[in-house]
Amino acid sequence: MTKKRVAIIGAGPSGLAQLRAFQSAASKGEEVPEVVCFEKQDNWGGLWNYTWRTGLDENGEPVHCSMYRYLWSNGPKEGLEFADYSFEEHFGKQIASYPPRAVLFDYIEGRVLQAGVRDQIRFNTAVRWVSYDEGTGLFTVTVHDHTKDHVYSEDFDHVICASGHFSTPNVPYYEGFESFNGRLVHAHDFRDAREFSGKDILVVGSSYSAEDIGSQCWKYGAKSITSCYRSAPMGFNWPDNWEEKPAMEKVSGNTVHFSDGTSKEVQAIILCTGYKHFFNFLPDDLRLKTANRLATADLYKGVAFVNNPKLFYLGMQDQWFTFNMFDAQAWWVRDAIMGKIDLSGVTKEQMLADVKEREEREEIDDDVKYAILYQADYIKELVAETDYPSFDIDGASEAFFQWKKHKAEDIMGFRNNRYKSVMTGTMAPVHHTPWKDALDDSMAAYLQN
Ligand code: FAD
Ligand code: NA0
Repeated sequence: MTKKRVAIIGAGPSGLAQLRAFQSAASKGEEVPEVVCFEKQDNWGGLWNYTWRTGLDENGEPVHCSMYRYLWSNGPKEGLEFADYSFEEHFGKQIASYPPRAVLFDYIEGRVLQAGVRDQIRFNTAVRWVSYDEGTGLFTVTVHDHTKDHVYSEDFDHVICASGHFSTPNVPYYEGFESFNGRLVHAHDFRDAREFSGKDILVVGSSYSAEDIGSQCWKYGAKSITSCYRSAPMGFNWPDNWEEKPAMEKVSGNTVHFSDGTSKEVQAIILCTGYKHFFNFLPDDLRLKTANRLATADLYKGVAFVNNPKLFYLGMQDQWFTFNMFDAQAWWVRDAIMGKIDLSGVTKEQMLADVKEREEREEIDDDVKYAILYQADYIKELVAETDYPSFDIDGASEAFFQWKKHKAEDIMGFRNNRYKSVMTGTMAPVHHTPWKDALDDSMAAYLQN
């Protein structure tokens, strides 16, 4: 029998989790499928692969990166740690709890370097189109290899879409944008907070990007920050030069008008208005259409596409947990592909019922604690069905609860806290410099503890 062939789209944390899952089975002597990962960037790491570029990349592809300079993890690392590769194993010591981007990139990379999966990735190769043939039961994946400037197609038994969903910006229009006399940019294209030092800026939105980009600009010397919300304020105890306003109504010249009748003169507007699930390489019958939520539409067990369960999606949920949730998903998908988890007897109706149950359970309560526990339960459910090392998921949830409390206490100081690893039981050290004073976000500076 010929080996099954599996295509993975994307070598970000989700795609890399999938490569590691197959390699882990192979290292235990199991017969694994042939795996090919297509990655449009020239390196792995997904969003964590920082670039100064915005707009189009060197190949004319949309720049994937939505991360910026000086980005530090917004949640404690103790909530995202891999169960099979701890921070201590990677760095040779326990490190502080909110690592900057470069430190997390290094950690992500460490595990896959050790696993030796890089040669399964075709870099600089953008997936252009995927189709499914009912007759052969195969997917045809068409890609553009930018290194050779060559477009070609190959057939696969399974496709795993791990292309991320925080890269295509959701950009609303407000009256007067076209004549605004300053910098008007979406969070996706925000790179260096120093650009805004000495300026009055507006951040639109009330979620993580608004909070963190506003905080970055504050840290690097913006004159004032105004944030405005559509639904609800962030409500933190902001510094004196940060003001929260209700919805923006329109802009005239450099003046922004809000729904409470007030206005503010600003030199920059940063739209922190979220992202779209966007898959321009998938036809209607294979394309996931979902809101950014914990119970994604049309994914059985959060991963198998109900309209064609040979197609899987990783990491498409809104995220409290990240790396270890992608792992739980990747190990489950691996086992479904290898037949260790049997999907053949699960009907489409049963899959849809599974999705409905998850949606209804998510909608019971909009409390943050409930949401964290909901996603923790999801990870527990998947981990129980595979050989992914089980870990204290309740302990990781506890780190998130503490994180929420620390943010409420001091929004510019929450990153000075520390938490205990549920993988090794070790307490993280306090970082040597308070976050607001730590202007150098390099790995060397961070690891000085
Ligand atoms: P991505 O990281 O987006 O990777 C997807 C990959 O697919 C990319 O490499 C991309 O190039 C590739 N790809 C896309 N389309 C194609 C194509 N057509 N062909 C070939 N390749 C393609 N999470 C945390 O845990 N902690 C944080 O502090 C944190 N900070 C964040 C900050 C920002 C600004 C954003 C936007 C997200 C942040 N996240 C954070 C969440 C983030 O979603 C995850 O950490 C993680 O990067 C998701 O991994 P992924 O592999 O699913 O997607
Ligand atoms: P995100 O904050 O980019 O995080 C993504 C926000 O945009 C909501 O407040 C929403 O309001 C608002 N919005 C949407 N359309 C709008 C419109 N037309 N007018 C006004 N406001 C509008 O996006 P979302 O989806 O959370 O919020 C959209 C991801 O990036 C998260 O996973 C986050 O963890 C990650 N991230 C991490 C970091 C760090 O780690 C930094 C930034 C982002 P409403 O009304 O819908 O509530 C440091």
